Formats: sequence, structure tokens, C-alpha cells
Amino acid sequence: MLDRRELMRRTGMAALVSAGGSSLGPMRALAGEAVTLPFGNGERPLVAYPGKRPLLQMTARPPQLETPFAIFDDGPITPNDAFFVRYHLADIPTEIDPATYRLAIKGHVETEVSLSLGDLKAMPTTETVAVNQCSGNSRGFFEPRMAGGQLANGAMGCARWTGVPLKAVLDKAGVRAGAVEVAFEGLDGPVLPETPDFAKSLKLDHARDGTVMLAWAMNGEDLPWLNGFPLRLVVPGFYGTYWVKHLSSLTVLDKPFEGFWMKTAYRIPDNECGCTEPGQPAMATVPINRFTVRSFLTNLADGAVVKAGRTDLRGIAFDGGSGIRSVVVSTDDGKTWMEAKLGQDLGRFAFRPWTLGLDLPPGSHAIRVRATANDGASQPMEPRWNPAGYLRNVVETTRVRAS
Ligand SMILES: Nc1nc2c(c(=O)[nH]1)N[C@H]1C(S)=C(S)[C@@H](COP(=O)(O)O)O[C@H]1N2
Ligand SMILES: [Mo]
Repeated sequence: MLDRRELMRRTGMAALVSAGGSSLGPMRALAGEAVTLPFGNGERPLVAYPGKRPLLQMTARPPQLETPFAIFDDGPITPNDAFFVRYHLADIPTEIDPATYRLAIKGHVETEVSLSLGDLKAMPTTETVAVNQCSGNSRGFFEPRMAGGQLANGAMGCARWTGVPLKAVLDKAGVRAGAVEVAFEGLDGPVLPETPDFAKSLKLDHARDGTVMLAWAMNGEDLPWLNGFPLRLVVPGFYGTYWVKHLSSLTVLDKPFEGFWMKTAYRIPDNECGCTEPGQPAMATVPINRFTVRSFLTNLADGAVVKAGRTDLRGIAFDGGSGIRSVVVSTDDGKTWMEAKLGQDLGRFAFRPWTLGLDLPPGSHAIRVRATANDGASQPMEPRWNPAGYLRNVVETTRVRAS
């Protein structure tokens, strides 16, 4: 793998004097209040980074920001300035000149090519509404707990992505016979040379299936800096770890990619549930891949007090790309379920809104929400466990009091 400086030299990318739209801007974080997430060590300052409203700051270097959960009640599209931010390596790019930016397509190809943003935007464009969710979303709720970012449910978001299909870009270079995977690298790098550079790979068939895209716009605007300006990979239905930001190169490989972030990190138990006995390691693992199906109540927070009587519930559901078939709600610990009404369908990779009106008599209620996807998958009533704290999709319970 190239180091960042070498990469910048080879791709002709020079650090620029700060100019509109081509630099992150002062990395001054405006701190305000704090939020306490419902698990140990859950104190998070609310911090506004460039291009972002105040978000829950998990780490400052690199910036890792979680979306306040109430935002998900505003609709199935997550605003750009509220969208979560995840980085692994502290050396994130702070200056990129969109005019000289190049994407390299290399490796096991007929002709290596280097494309500018203009070249990419001149190709037939495509749009997809898709959820991006971090593998570690909701890790803070695992019991027993494990190392890794202690996130609540806000390391996810749904946006309309505009760009070009990855397949079309690979075709420009011409994939040679014998190719099996494509590896992706971004412009960020480690501070210490010992740290493995962040790179991911996809199987060639997946890379060419028409769903994977290189996106330069999110909800009709340039990608926010911290979400991968000027170009990122979008892998609908797959965990965010594959959605490489500040994309610098695509490398077609004739053997499986061996990088740390595929071979060692981001692995799940190789079994049906992707789970182990709580606290136990996995015997065999595979790279994390598609989202598990999830659903959330968004208009009532845990601990809320509501007026007894007719109550309108609202929420969202999503899965790894088969789409949502149904959402049901229980207020009696799962003995009986009421069918919610599904809202606007923005596509099989998007948040699917749902609503349900029900009667909440005076007293305490545990509201459980459960989605079933078109592929038949549903959510377990009891949480599953795995060593890295991935795939969480237990039926969520919101406790409210009606009076
Ligand atoms: N260049 C780069 N791309 C990256 C990462 C990274 O560390 N560097 N992290 C990945 C992970 S693990 C996630 S969850 C998503 C998060 O996307 P976001 O920051 O736009 O929300 O970015 C992915 N792409
Ligand atoms: Mo992630």
C-alpha cells in the first residue's frame, strides 16, 4: 500500500492553501452541552465540526461523531449536517483540490486510468437512497461489553447518493480475466507508519452488480468533508466499513485482498446468527457484510411520559437490501402484535418509515418494535452477542409511562 505522501505525489494531489470548498476549514470544534448515553461511560459532549450541527463526540482525533437519535424522527432522509462520522486513522485529509483530484484505477486491468471529478461527472449518473450504518452501531448496549467505540444507535443515517456505478468506472480500465476482487483506498492515513492504512475490498461480482457506486453528492449537495469529500464508495446494504471515503484508488486484484481491515478486523462468526455464546471467541470468521434487519421507534424516547389514551407511534426500519415487508408493535412483552402502516418507499436500501396509532391506558408500558424483511429475516427478542459487538438487531424496547 502507498503511504499518503507517496499517494499524493503519484496522483498529483497537492496540499492547497485553504480555499472555499476544498478544505475542511478550521478544525475548531464548538462544544456545547453534553449527552449521557444509557450505558456506563456514556457521557458525550455535543460538538459542532465544520459542516455539522452539534453531534455526540465519541473521539476527537480522529473525529467520530454520532447522530442524536431524535433526528431520526424528522423523516427517512438524514440531513447532511446531522450525518454520523467515523474514521479510523488520525491523519484525515484537510485539503483536497477538486480541480486536480484524481481517482486511480489500477491493478489487474487492461489499461490503468486516472479520472478527474469532471471525467466521472461526465459519465451517466445514478442515484440510490441507502442507509449507511457503522458495524459498531449500538455496541454500547452489548452485555458483556467489549472494546471498541461505545456507540448508541446513532451511527447510522440514510441519504440520497449521486454518482456513477462502480461497474462503469471499472469498465473504463477494463477488468482482465482472472480478477477476483477490487480493493479501495482513501486519502487518510495513519499517524504512525506501523498502523495499517485503511483499505477494504469487495468481491468482483459484487463490485460489478450495479448497486455499488462512487458518489460525489449526498442529498443533492457535495459530500460533506467529513463524509468523504470529494468522492466515496457507496455499498448499499453493506456495513459502513466498506464505504471508503476520500477515495483515491481502486485496485483490481487477481487474488483475495489480504489487508488488515479485511483479514483481521471487521470479521463476524461464520455461522447463521453471526453470534457466539456471550463472552466467547468465534471458531471461524468471515468479513462482515450485509446489515441485519432493524427497526426503531423514533417519536418516543425511553423514559418518556405521555398523555394516556390515543398515542401515535412513528419509526423507521431497514435491512440489508431486500426491503421491509412488515413492522409490528407489541405492548405486552411480545404476546400480541399490532401491524404498523408502512410509509414512503424510497427503495429497498432506504429507511422505511412506519406509523401506528394505539391506545395507551394509564400506567407503564414497554413498547417493542419488530420488522420483517422481504427475505423473511426478522429481529430476535433476545440480544445476540459476538466478540466485536457487530450486527446488533434485537427487538428494541422503549419504556414509557402514560398518565
Ligand atoms: N477513508 C476512510 N473511509 C472510511 C473510513 C475510514 O476510516 N477512512 N471508515 C469507514 C467506516 S468503518 C464507516 S462506518 C463509514 C462511516 O461513514 P461516514 O463517516 O460518512 O458516516 O466510513 C467508512 N469509510
Ligand atoms: Mo464503521
